[in-house]
Amino acid sequence: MTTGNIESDLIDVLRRRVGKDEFAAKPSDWFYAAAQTVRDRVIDHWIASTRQTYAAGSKRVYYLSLEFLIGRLMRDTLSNLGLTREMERALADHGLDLAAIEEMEPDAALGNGGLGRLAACFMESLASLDIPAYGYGIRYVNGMFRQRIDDGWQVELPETWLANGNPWEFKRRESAYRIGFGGEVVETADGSIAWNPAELIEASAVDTPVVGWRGKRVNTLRLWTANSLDPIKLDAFNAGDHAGALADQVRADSLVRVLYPADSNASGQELRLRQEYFFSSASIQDIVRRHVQYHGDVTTLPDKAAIQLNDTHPAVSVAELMRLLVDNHGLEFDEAWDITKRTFGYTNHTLLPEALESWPLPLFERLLPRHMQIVYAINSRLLREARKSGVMDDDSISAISLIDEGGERRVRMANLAFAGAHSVNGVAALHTELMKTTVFSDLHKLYPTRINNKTNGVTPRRWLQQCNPGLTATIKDAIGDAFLDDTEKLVDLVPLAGDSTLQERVAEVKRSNKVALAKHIKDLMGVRLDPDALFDVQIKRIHEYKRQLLNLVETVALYDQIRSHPERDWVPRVKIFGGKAASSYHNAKLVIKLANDIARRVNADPSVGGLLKVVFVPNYNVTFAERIIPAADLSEQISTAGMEASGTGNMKFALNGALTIGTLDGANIEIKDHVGDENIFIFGMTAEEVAQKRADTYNPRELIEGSPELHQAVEAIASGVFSHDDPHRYTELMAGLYDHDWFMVAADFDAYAAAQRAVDRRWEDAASWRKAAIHNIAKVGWFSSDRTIGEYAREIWGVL
Ligand code: 26Q
Repeated sequence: MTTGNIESDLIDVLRRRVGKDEFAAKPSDWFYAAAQTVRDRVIDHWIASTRQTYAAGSKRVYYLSLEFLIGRLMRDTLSNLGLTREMERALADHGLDLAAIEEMEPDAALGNGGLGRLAACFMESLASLDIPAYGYGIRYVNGMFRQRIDDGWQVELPETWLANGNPWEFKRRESAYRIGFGGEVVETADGSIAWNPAELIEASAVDTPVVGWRGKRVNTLRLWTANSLDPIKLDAFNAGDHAGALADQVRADSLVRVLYPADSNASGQELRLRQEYFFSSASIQDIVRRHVQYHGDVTTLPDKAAIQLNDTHPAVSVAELMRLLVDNHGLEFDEAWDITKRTFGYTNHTLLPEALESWPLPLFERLLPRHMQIVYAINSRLLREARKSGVMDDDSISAISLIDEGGERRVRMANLAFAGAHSVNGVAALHTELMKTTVFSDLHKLYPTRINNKTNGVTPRRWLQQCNPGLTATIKDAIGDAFLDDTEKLVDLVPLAGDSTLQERVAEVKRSNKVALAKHIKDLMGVRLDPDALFDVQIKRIHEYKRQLLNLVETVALYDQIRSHPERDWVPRVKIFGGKAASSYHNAKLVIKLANDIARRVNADPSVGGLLKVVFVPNYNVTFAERIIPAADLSEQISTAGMEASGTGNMKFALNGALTIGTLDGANIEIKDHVGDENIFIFGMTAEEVAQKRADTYNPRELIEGSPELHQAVEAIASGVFSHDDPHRYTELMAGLYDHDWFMVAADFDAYAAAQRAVDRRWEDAASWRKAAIHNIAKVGWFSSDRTIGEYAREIWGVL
């Protein structure tokens, strides 16, 4: 295969790998051929990158994550290689449009939300910064479910992203490892320990090249798939037991079948722990094998490998590395522990107690008997060190224990990850401070230098250049193209923020993005949106702490106001919602139904005169985000303060010139510090005030009854104004606001409504709005994942 002219290669690839000529090819065939034509151009860079790393003996970064929310790869890969125009021309020669061919690519959704998308942004930035790195995860056959909205309700359907094959990946059947489960631990004659698992499953690698900006480096995303060692038991099959003959393969398949679609509740299911161990063990075995092969001596591992744990999902890796070092490489426990700690870093992404992983001890012990022994051994050293320190009382010591002894005994994965890592980081400044004072306060007392902050970032390639080519071109015209290589150069826009020509050009781009989104939504759902209205967007996982309900209640209040005072000059608004709810999360699913119920009623009401439209877009995913974010005017980041660890959507919106309405939570605080108080709409309680109010007595009923707008809206929803077919549908949901209101919707409502009216006033002054939008674009270059990865590289991994 040549890699000369894309046009001739494309036809060649189509014939040889798809088996069709240009007359028979369907759009999906063209996509496959185009992707493989591009992949062919990646391979030489890939091999060169790997060779160079081996030759230089460089330290590598290993990013272990149960989620990689990749989205599509065609535009990203073409653009990073600088081949977009060439591919456009090659397809045009056959009467095809690249944008239409891109639509054939499935959205790879091997993740739930923020944590998974962060992993994908990090992989791209690692390659762009020329850092040798592997991502390790699971090649789920069914990733995130596809969301259908049936009569306003979420319905979950399996997404079959691999149905037409995956043109980007390489199967590596030779890179395979045995993963054990269950069985027993025995002491052998020579005194060493042997684990004899009851069950063995083979993990084999499937690699996807990850291309950095300007094709600088190509790293590997290595996802594991599972096979039984004996795919079919022929004796059983021949004896007529057809199902039994395949049972082992079915068991292996089930391991990589589905992504757990919950991002806030540690479900505690056995299959989840099996997934965590399966991918951790395969990855750690692969890392140790590579190290020993090239460097000979396992004790130098920390000099050549930095392993980052993306939350606690891979935390069992700590015990797995210990097992390999002690049982297979014959190291003393203490030396192994020192190597382990110097190798691992751990990133925490949530403070929500219900999301902290812990496993019932009997389950952990049954599935991983050797790891259970290792956890006990680590724990006894940890607790001894704590007692010796003199700074820990009994309560502190039981709080840091790897075993939760209150009630049913459980293994605490966050404590294991903390103990086994030399660095523990949060994902925004506030979140990191709260880690020190809440979940990890006792471990922080014992290890006061371990916790550090790495504020999240997003890749500007996907989230500016690729999703918003119009804005990118406009910026280039204004300040040149240095910002393409260093996002912080966007600050050169600051002196131009008041320039009316630039303001108009930025506004034209925004408008044309809104027209495109409006057309998409019209085609998809039949709802007509006015591109001159203010596009007010809340897209993210549906969760009570993210407070879609606060937005919806305010929407109802606004609807009410518009009808009572039609004479006022209301700012026309389009309220856009999107997001998936965990399948078992009752209130989140009810919020989706409420958004749809409100939309149906408001959109059909002639008395609002088109001043308010509400849409809930179905099946929000990375690809949908790439359409919506460039078209947004207002970004809703309204979580209860102290609950959103960082947020990353907030950064994507600001980079695309939307203004933020938000609470002092997560990275919103740092966004405010960058863009300035006058260019963001901050409202509501601080994290400290929330904590204070929760500790004191909080009386939401009094607040609701004292706020006429809020009261009216809550009562309308509770009494069935939006649910004539089932008037009590929302009675309980609204009763929750009166009774406990854990997420403080009532406490923040008036401030939120006032901030929304401040948004209206600013919108009416178009020049002032546009100036603020340009300020946002100019000042958020710092939130590039290149900056974040640079900090990890220097301060945690010791590379760069
Ligand atoms: C745990 C156990 C069993 C099943 C599922 C899970 C699970 C899965 C996913 C728990 C949590 C998650 C995802 C968490 C997540 O996405 N957190 C987000 O991480 C972002 C990146 O740092 C932050 O910006 C967000 O604030 C944070 O909510």
